[in-house]
Amino acid sequence: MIEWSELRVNASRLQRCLEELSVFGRPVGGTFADGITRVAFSEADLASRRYVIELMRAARLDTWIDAAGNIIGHRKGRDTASKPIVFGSHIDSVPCGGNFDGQLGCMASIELIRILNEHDIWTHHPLEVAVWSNEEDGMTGSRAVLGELSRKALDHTVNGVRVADGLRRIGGDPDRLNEACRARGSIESYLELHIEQGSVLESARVSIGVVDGIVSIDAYEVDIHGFQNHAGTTSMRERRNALLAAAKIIQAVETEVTRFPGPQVGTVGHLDVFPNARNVVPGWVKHSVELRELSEDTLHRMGEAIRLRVQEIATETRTEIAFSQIEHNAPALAAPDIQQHIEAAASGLGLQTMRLTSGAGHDAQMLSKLGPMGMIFVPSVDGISHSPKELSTWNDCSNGANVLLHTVLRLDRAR
Ligand code: HGY
Ligand code: MN
Ligand code: MN
Repeated sequence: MIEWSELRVNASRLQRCLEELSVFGRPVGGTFADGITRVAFSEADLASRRYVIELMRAARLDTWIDAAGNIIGHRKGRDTASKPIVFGSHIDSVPCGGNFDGQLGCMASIELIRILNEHDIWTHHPLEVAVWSNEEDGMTGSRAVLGELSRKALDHTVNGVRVADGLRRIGGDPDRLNEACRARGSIESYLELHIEQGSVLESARVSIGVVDGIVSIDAYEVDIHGFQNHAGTTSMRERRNALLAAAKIIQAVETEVTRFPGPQVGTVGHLDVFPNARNVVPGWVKHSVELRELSEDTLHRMGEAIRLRVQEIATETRTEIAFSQIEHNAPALAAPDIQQHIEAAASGLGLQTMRLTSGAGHDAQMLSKLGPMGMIFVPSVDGISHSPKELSTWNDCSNGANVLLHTVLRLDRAR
């Protein structure tokens, strides 16, 4: 029998699964290089979920969809009384996204199970692969597991679909979310392998990132009511242009976020403009504001500064503006001992590591409230993500998967 330290994932099978998965949501006539649009609850999301469920069942995982639409695959442990070691990620994407964000973590998690099966290795702890629902627009699945999915979040629309309806569409049940809830302390640990989505590892020429923490994220919805009117006959003085107000808010976000030095970021990435026609003064605009920073205090202060500017802009433009916070994601710290296990696993595989903070949000942020959490990052070529150009080398992907495998085995022995 093979020594566990000799175990390696099957790199070509991992690559094949990522390539097969990338078919779901690919632009018509496109190739792998064209990336995917697989927003949560879409046909592409449904098809990719069916593919993943097949893979999980073929890996002999006891697989089900919980009420929050998460796909969970359970492998029993030798010690039936012990808590599960959970690992996974997500397979939904942003519009025009890439083939690696979330998907690497899911495919590597399933590959890990296959390797254990092939070597007939049974861990003390049960193992669970989790594919969380709608990570990209609200972390619906992982948030629901904590019991923190609000009514407002269920009413939020993702690409035109209400989250509550979307959950039904993917096999969940928004009326029975309590069944998906897990108690604090009910998991042994949570691990997530993910692409870095930035350029820190690549610049440092280090193949494995050990996440020390994940930033806090606040999301706001801005609803601007002006007055829709004719673009030729309404004088500039008479206008109550909702899009002009939005433009000023976009500038205010930039100004407030860059007012003092630091890594904080702010983005207006989504706008709905009504009626969105060349010859009509826009009457109504709805747009997002998203702020990220490790310190919740700084984040809150930036939000309040922008709120004040929004009030002034409403007066300046004679519009009515509602500025409402729709999401708060607390920062999350990785457990120190899990960071050390990841480092030991990487070192055993001859891979160099460095610690870094994640500016991207992850389901791990939610899961860190259920038990100790750790994240493994692999380099992103040119630091690009949330783009079809998102890329990580196959070698880095399999390195990350091997570190995940060895970290799980170390945690299983240590705890
Ligand atoms: O938005 C994020 O940071 C993540 O990729 N969902
Ligand atoms: Mn993402
Ligand atoms: Mn992701």
